[in-house]
Amino acid sequence: MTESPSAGNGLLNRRRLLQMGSAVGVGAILSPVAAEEPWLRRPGAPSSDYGQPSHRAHLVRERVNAHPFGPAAGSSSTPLQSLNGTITPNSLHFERHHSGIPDIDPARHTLTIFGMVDRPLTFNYEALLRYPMQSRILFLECSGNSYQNTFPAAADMTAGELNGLISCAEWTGVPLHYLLEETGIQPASKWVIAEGADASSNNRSVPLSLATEEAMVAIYQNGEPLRGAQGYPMRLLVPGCEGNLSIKWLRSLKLMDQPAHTREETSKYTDLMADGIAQQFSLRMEVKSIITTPSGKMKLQEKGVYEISGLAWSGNGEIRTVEVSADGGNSWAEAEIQSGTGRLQPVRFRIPWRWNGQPATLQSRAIDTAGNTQPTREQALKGQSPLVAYHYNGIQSWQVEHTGRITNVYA
Ligand SMILES: Nc1nc2c(c(=O)[nH]1)N[C@H]1C(S)=C(S)[C@@H](COP(=O)(O)O)O[C@H]1N2
Ligand SMILES: [Mo]
Repeated sequence: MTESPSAGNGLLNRRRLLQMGSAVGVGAILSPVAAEEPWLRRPGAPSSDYGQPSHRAHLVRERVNAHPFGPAAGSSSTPLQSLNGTITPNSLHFERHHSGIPDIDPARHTLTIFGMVDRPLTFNYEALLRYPMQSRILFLECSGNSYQNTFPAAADMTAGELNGLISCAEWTGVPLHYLLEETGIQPASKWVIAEGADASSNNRSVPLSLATEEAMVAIYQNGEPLRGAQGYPMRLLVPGCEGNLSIKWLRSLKLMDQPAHTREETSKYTDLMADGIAQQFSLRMEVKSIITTPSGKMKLQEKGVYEISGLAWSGNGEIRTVEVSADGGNSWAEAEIQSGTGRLQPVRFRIPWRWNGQPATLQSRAIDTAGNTQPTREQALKGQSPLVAYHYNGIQSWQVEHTGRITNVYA
């Protein structure tokens, strides 16, 4: 049986490849593991209170950036190229703090809902734990993710360094509408101003519709209490929207008839257009995908079959299709979506590819259930000020050189 191509420059048909069994030909190891390996001869380490990743797996956050204003204001990225599946381990969830990670005692922390409500209420941690909860697998993406790809020259970086201000967790918490219904929402209120208990009192105005439809006060992250970096003991989570809305260390929600026009929605997190006008409150994250392997700074060791795999997500619903190109966008093949799907849940896509040792440009393009197609870089930047660095969702191109080295390029 011969391999069945699905698009140009080596993209293959997954089903045909599986029927061919060992056709991948990566090579089974014929010699058994040497008997003198120490782990075959001596008992290993004891069990532990809290597990750690294998010290042999190199797992570190990328771009652990200290901000020029001080080490507490900065970010770190998820090393997308080191992970697989869709869930980000809590230790590798990306971080973005404006004034560091506060060390909050949950016994001394409260959440107050006030403003245009019938009954202002204050909830403590214990009280919130008694409410009915909800668990959802959701992506969280900083609107500044992939901003280097808006720069004039393509930066030689890994998938995580470039695009790792996105992570995914199973978040568990109290649907916000339960709490808002208890306080009573006055008819004139249209916005909820959320504020954190960190030193910067990070705050954002959330449209009431978003706050009542899908937002939650998240308390657990992948089954365990939130990590300090993610907002322990509680954070707001506004699914599908720019990460900045999901206020960590949440301490108050004020209902108002208008937005508060905070720093984070005026001088920051607005989209400056080429005509000099800035768009405000563009909150939904648009359809996007990233090939995580093979990807930037990796090196293919030899010709042969590789699995191209990556992540796709959209703030406008579900991912419907992901297409992959190995010839810089001349031809496309549909990848297999090989993970659970759901509203605002990222998917893992996969497609086999035979590298023939020649240069190749690998790209992925996602389409969501709202009918949006991920734009090219050129389309994504059209009409935007060159100074703009938020909400970039253009197609990521990885150039495979004949040496096997992979770099970020603008195709
Ligand atoms: N209180 C508070 N909430 C915050 C921030 C912050 O600095 N302080 N950063 C925001 C930004 S810009 C983003 S992208 C997300 C990052 O969430 P994470 O650090 O859990 O990944 O939190 C948002 N919520
Ligand atoms: Mo952000």
